[in-house]
Amino acid sequence: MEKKDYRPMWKDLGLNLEGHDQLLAVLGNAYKDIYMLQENRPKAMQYLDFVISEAHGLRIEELMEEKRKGNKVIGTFCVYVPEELILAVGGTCVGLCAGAEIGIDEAEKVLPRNTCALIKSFMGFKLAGLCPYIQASDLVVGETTCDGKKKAYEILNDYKETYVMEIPQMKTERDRALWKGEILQFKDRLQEVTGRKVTPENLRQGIKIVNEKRRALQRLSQIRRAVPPPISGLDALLVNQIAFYDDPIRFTRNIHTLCDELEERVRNGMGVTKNGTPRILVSGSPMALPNWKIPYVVETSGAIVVAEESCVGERSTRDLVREDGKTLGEMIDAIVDRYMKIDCACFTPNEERIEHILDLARDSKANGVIHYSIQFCTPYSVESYKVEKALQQKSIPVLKIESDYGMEDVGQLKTRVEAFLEMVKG
Ligand code: BJ8
Repeated sequence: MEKKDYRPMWKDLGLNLEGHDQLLAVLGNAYKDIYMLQENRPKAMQYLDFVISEAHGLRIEELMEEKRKGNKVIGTFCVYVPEELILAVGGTCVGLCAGAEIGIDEAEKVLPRNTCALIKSFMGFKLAGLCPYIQASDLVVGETTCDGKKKAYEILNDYKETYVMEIPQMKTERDRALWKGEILQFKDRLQEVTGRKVTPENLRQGIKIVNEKRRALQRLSQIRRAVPPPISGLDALLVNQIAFYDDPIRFTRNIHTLCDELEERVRNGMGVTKNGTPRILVSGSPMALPNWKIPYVVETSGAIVVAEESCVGERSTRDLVREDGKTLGEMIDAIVDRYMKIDCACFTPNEERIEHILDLARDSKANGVIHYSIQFCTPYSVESYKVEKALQQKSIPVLKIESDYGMEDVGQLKTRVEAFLEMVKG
């Protein structure tokens, strides 16, 4: 089937057409090299291949259709932004492009060079006119997590209005009260933007849809614990990445189809690797689409990634919102409680993250942990010291990697990972 020409839509969105063509060509080639050359992929991954191929096409067309119907698109950069409230007012929540080394020259005109790649990426995507999601967004929501992000949002606001949620840094009762105030204020802002009220009925529905999405991802995460795992870490990461872009109900349905196939594989003892392949847990900074570098390095070095302790992974799917709330107030409280459990390294102290990593290493039967920090990400880089210490105390091998989005260090990373895998095996 001939591919539809989306250029008129991209032009209307104000994208830089020439740069955008180049971006799609680079991404298409990277996807072919990294994803399509994998052996023994589950058939149901074809759905994800399709979503990727249409991420800037059909999905954007769907968003534009929603907008024509009077529904709003809300763009986000962080798992603290409660999708439940966005769905309640008939909105669509989308993650904004932040996972590729793109528009760096533009980004470095407004940001210091030694800024984390994720921040430079979202700024670059916006300034170079390459992210159709931010162009389609009616509201962009930032958050005061790390210093780099919160200061960058002040600059981003000059180019696209950015609403910022204040995230507490600790987890006392006072912090919970602050966070509740933020959630209520965000609800008001959504009501203002959409002209719709959050009611117990529509919020209940929003909670249910997001919980169902998280349940499907939890199911996938459980299945990966099988020996041998029936899906590669690259494919599982892709699923978690697409969770931020796709329609949540359709996505959930398709992930259950994938899980059915994977369970069948497990029943038949079929895996994507041989028995005895080292199993790796990747922990740390989020790997936003299309940042596939770490699982690519690991899985082309003879190991398999069996879990991600990350916001594009367990951190955003582990906890559900309680569904027993009857009044709006009870549901809001349930949302506040659920989001206060997120163990981002921006919090201090953050002991629960260490416990989660140890639990996940055990449950996923990981032979070793790779702690990944995006270069210049202070929260995760600094916290890696405590993570390493806790893992060493449990005699779990750990390798710390800091890297940006460029591919120049892939050879060097492979050498380090291969040496680490020798140790893991031994
Ligand atoms: S809840 S991890 S999605 S903030 S990598 S920009 S922390 S310097 S992304 Fe994150 Fe929300 Fe936390 Fe998750 Fe800063 Fe680090 Fe860059 Fe980061």
